[in-house]
Amino acid sequence: MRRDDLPADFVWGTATAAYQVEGAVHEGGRGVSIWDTFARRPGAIADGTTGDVADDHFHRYRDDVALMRDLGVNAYRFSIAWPRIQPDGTGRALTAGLDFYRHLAETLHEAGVTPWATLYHWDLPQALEDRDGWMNRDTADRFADYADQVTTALGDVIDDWITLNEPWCSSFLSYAGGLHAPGRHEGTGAARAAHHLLLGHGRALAAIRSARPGARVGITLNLYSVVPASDGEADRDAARRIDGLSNRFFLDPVLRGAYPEDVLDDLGQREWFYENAGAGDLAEISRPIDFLGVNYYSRHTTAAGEPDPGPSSNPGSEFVRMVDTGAARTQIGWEIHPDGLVDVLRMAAERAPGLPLYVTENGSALPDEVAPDGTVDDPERTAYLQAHLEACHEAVAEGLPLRGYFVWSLIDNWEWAYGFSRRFGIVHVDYPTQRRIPKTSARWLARLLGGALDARSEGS
Ligand code: PNW
Repeated sequence: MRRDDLPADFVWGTATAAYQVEGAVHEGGRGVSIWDTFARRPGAIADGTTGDVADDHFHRYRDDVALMRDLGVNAYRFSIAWPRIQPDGTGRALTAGLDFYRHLAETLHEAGVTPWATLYHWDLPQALEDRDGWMNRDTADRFADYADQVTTALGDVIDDWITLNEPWCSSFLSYAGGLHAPGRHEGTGAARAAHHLLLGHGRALAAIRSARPGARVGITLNLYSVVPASDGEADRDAARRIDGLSNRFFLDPVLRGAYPEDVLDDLGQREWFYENAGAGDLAEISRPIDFLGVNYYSRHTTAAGEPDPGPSSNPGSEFVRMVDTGAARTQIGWEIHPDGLVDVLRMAAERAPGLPLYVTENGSALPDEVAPDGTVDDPERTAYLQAHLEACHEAVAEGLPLRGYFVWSLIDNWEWAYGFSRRFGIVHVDYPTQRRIPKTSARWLARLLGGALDARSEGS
C-alpha cells in the first residue's frame, strides 16, 4: 500500500466523537445527555465507567491536533456535543459551546487539517429524552433547529457536515436492544425512532442548505456485508432480514426516497409508516446530499435459529443468529473481512451512481500494551488498516466514487457500552496521566502519508 495507490486529492483522516473523547462534562454550561444518564445505570457499561473525563480532549485538543499534523492526515472528523450547544435541546445556542468548536476548527486549519463535523453522534440532550426522545416526532424539529444554529454560527470555519452518525445504532441498538442510551426496549416500535432520526436528517439538511449554501452535507451509515451461512432458504431469509434492517432500511429512504416494503413487513410496522411516514416525509429524507459517509467494520453471517430471550436489536427478526465462520475477529468480536468494505461501497453506489463516498470510520479494537521501553506495538491493527485501505484501492480501481477514508480512531477512547475496556486508537492513551503514545500503527500511517511523526520521540 502506497499513498499514491489512491487519488492525489484523497481525504485521509482520523475520527472521534464528542462523548468518547472530550470529558469536561460540566464545563461551559453543558447540559446532561442521554449518555451521562445511561452510563450511570448499574450494569450498562462493562467496566462501570463514564465519559466524564474520557481523553480530556476538551482541554488537550491542541496536542491532539498536533498529533494529527504529525501523522500527515489532512482531515479530522469529530462530533459536536448537542448539550454543549443547547443544554436542554432547545433555545439559543450557548456561546461557550460554539467557541470550543470554533477554536478546534481554527487550530485544525492552522495545522493543515480540514475539520469534518458530525452534528449528532448520539449525545441527545436528556431533556429531550424526557419527552420521549427519538420516539417523539418533535425531536426531528429540535434537531433541525440545533443544526441550523450550529451551521449558521460555525459555517465560516467548517465546510463539511455530517448530520447523523449511524442511525441504526441510535434507533435499533438503543430503543430496541437497549444496549446503548437511552437503553429502552420498544421492540419493533424502535423503527419509529429510526424514522424520526431520518426525518431530522432531512429537515437539518434543508436548514443547513439555507443557512450555508456552500456547505457540503452528508449522512453517515454503518453498513455491513451480509451473507447467509448456507444456501438454505431459512438462512437466506435471515440474510435478507439483517441486510434489510441494518443497510436497506437507511440507504433506501435516503438515496431512493422509499422504505423497503419487506422490512416494514418484517417489523410489522407497515400501517404506522403508511399513516405517519408518508410521501411528504420521504421527500424530505431523500433531499439530495453531497456525499454519503460509510462506517465499515465487519461482516454478518446469518442463520435462522432460536430467538434469545430478552430484548433484541433486530426486532421482528429475533430468531436470526450471527454465525462464527472461524475467521479472525477483533477484541469486540467483529469478524475481520476487508472485502466487505468493497461490498458496502457497491451497495451505496448502486443506489446513487456518482455520489461521492467516504469511509467515515474503519478500525479495530485490539489488545495492546505498553512495553517496558514505553512503546506500543500493534501489528494486527496495522494489518487491519492496511487490508482495508487495499479494499479502498480496489473500490477506486473498479470505478466507485470513493473520495476519502477516516481511521477510527485517532486515540483510544471511551468505547460506549464497553467503557475503557476496548481500545480503537492508533495512539495509545494512558488514562491516569492522559499521556498519548503513538502505536506502531500510527507510525505506519505517518510513513504512508509522509507525516513527521516518525521523527518524534515516544509519547511527546
Ligand atoms: C461505531 N454495533 O459504533 C461508532 O460510530 C463509534 O462511535 C464507535 O466507537 C465505533 O463504531 C466502534 O464501536 C458502533 O453493535 C457501535 O453493531 C456498535 C455497533 C456498531 C457501531
